[in-house]
Amino acid sequence: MTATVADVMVATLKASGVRRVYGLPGDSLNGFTDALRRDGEITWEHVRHEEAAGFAAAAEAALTGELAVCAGSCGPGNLHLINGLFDANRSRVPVLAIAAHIPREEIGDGYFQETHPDRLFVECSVYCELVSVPEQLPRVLEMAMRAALARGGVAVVVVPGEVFLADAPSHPDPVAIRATSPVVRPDEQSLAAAAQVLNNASAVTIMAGAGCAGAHDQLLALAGALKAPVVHAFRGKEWVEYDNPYDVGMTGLIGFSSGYRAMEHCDALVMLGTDFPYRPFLPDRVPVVQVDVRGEQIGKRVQVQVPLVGTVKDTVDALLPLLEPKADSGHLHRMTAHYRRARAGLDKLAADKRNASPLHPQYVAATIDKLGAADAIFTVDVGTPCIWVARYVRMNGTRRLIGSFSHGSMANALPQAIGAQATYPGRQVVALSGDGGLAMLLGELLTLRQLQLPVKIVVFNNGALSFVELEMKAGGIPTYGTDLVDPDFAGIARSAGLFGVRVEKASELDDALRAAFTHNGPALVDVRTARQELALPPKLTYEQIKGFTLYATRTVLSGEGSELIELTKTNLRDLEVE
Ligand SMILES: Cc1ncc(C[n+]2csc(CCOP(=O)(O)OP(=O)(O)O)c2C)c(N)n1
Ligand SMILES: [Mg+2]
Repeated sequence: MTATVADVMVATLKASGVRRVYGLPGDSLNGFTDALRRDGEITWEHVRHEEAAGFAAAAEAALTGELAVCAGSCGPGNLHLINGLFDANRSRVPVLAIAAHIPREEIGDGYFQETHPDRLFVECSVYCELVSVPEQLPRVLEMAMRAALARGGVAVVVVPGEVFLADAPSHPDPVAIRATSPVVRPDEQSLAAAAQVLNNASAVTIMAGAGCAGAHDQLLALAGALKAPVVHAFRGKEWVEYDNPYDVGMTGLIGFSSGYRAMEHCDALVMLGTDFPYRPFLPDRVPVVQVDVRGEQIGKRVQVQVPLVGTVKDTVDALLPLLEPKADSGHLHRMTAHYRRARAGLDKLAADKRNASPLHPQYVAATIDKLGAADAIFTVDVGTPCIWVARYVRMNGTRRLIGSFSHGSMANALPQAIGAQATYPGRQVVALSGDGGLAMLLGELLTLRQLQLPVKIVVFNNGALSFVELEMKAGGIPTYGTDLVDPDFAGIARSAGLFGVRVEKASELDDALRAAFTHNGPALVDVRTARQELALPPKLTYEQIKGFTLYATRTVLSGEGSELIELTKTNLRDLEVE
């Protein structure tokens, strides 16, 4: 049999180290899936909703730094990929999406299932092209793969169904297209300017993000020379927080006070590989040195005195010899002392004092931290689970943490766990899910069973879209439209062939988690958590206090005063409230 265009695709992917493709088949994709079947080396990771394929590929790419691949059939099939692809692209991880298309001669006539993927995916990709003739394919595919890897993002190759099946154009052996790690550092003049700013300052703070991956030594050396406390953005947590005597925690909407304080009290700021988006949490009127390998990222959030274009690792290596090590560690000591106090306060909230029922989510997260493997991969749903993970699940340089940190989509944790577990079958993968998030892609429980992925899901089941309720409270809006009438998720898990257990009381949690974590297969622990748990941001603005007062008043006036009593009971733990 003559090789088809799809065979060339499979050969190129294989030569480039691709081991699996996440997706869901369809007529227009048959040429490709059949080529995978005939080849037999790349596995087909069959999900139940294409969005999960996008998230799974994004997680794999985030974990390995290498290209991950997903595929969808024409029209609605690949349209379902879109939210996962937005997440991958915004997290700047290399994902190739193969989007099958309707027959070429029908494009533009409103044909069955017609969409225009080459237009649709432009906004969530760094490269997006339609392959109109078979001869185009080998080169378009290679360009797409290189774009995804070199620019960090999604590349979409749109292929009409019959093109997959066409005879392959004559083509030399496929080349391996892999991730590279170039050395990128700023010019001498910029480095000298940065050194001057930092040498003149007496209270430098570092804000560190995901760009610090692979640069832990450099981060610590820089903080040591500058006697600088290190604040991190959420995506930086896994690279920054561990073994770090300069760590003062997070700032931002889900951060805590010490991170905010360290930004507020600095007289110069160094931003290292971060696109932290919340401007009110960044200091104004202090000189800023910002390091980013993508020059266009610099100065987006705050006015920057000295832009340094380079990787964090290479830039800090080049900058360090120009810095005069600081002798005064007053700023550092004040900030780390504040952090220790803030940390102690947070730890107190996680203590299991009263055999609580429903459970305090802080306690659930702290117990997952305690019982989770030293090399666990955690995925966390957007919603309040992010708050609890940020505060209570500790990183150690080996553990990994994946979320929808830039795109902020719900329902990410389960499909990301699918990608993580498919990539690392031997590692413990724990998804911390919201009840809203889990329900949104609930069908993926079936994927765990079908692909025999031993993912452990812990559901923070608070019966509500709780994060939105927090936002409503801060905005002075009575709670509305956020109730969730949930089923017994543990029962659903069991009927889908998973291990499932429900936890109603704090005293049951340890045993349930241990049983799930040691179970030889997928498992779900459904934990009833308090709905009215407050998570105060580090900086309470006048507007927020006003908003909360307004919420309380309006809630009482609308006859829902019992909600306020529940809120008080949940949050005033040392008081006996009847
Ligand atoms: C796809 C999507 N829809 C809506 C939102 C807005 N949103 C952010 S958090 C959240 C609530 C999540 O609820 P749940 O998963 O139950 O977690 P909880 O906050 O209750 O712990 C919502 C609706 C979003 N981020 N993504
Ligand atoms: Mg919820």
